[in-house]
Amino acid sequence: MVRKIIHIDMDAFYASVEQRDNPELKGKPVAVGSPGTRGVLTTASYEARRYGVKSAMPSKVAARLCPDLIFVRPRFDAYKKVSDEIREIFHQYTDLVEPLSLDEAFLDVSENKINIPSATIIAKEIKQKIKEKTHLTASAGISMNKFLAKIASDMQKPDGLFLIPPEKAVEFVEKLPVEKFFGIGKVTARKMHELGIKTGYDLKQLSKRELTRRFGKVGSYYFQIARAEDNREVNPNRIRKSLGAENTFTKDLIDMQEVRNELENILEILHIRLKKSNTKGKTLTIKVKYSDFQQITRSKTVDGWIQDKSHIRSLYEELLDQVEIRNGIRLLGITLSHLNHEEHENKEDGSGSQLILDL
Ligand code: TTP
Ligand code: MG
Repeated sequence: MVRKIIHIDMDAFYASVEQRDNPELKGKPVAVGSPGTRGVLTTASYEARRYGVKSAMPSKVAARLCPDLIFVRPRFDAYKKVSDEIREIFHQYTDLVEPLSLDEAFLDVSENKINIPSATIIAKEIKQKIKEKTHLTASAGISMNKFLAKIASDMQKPDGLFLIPPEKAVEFVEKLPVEKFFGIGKVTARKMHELGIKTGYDLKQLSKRELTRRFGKVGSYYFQIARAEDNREVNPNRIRKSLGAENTFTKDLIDMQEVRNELENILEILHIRLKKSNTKGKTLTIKVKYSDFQQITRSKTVDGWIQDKSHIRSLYEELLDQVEIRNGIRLLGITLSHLNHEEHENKEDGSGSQLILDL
């Protein structure tokens, strides 16, 4: 049986909530994050994106790109409230809801509570209800699996609705540039470009063996998605075991000062995620991937809870003593595990899933 999957993703989520709640911000370039020199943006309004301002960008860079940019501090309570409201709407249609973050979820509506056979009609209704309830817009992607639905929701943002029908799926993926693939980050896309792989069609020319040789474990996933295949189920009860943030660099890091600077940026994002989900943990792990793709991890477990920025910083500083630069570092990550709520809990972000995505 062919599944009917919807992916819903709120548009410029934090920034839209801020514009909704403060009319002075409407129509203006808004960034959510602290303006300080160490600050990193969580997101930006569509007005700001026209200047090239985007998520995870250092505030300093954003201010340079867009001198009129208005910085707003995040209000996680407000985002959580909207998140709860949209989840309630999703559950009017199905309980097979898998949130990926506060503003984003997969729904399997193959069978649904109101017996509407058309996933497109359901997606339209959901968008409408979200607008009525929250005064915010969402974009919807509809297709036969998670991979395609996720890409589809991005096709017509903002306020979009995009369907990839099963019979068009293979052709759609063949034409899709690799940088648009869900699961292929910036750095991997660049590597593919260097190999002459520009589209799904190009990707399909590589054997599974060749893909795993070049890209590691995730290569077999690439093999599948190049064929528009993805059998992963919508899983409403994922247990979060760890929460982390990581980044792959366009240029390998070759000295400790660079490593410290990048860890500070990653810490900023991790800290936001921890606050967003009220998470703390007992074990801190740093991950280092070298230019030759060799990877090491170093961990430390403490008696109390790890949550504060300064605590995390002092722990990774300690772990850095066991890290060498070797020929250069291509990726750094910080993860917390042994969390305070390892019972059933929906993930608030993509971390720790089968796929590690670039920031
Ligand atoms: P996204 O859905 O990735 O982005 P968005 O909703 O702001 O914009 P889009 O219209 O393109 O979907 O993320 C949802 C929220 O999560 C975002 O508003 C802020 C937060 N976030 C971070 O805190 N850090 C990040 O690096 C990213 C990508 C998002
Ligand atoms: Mg969004």
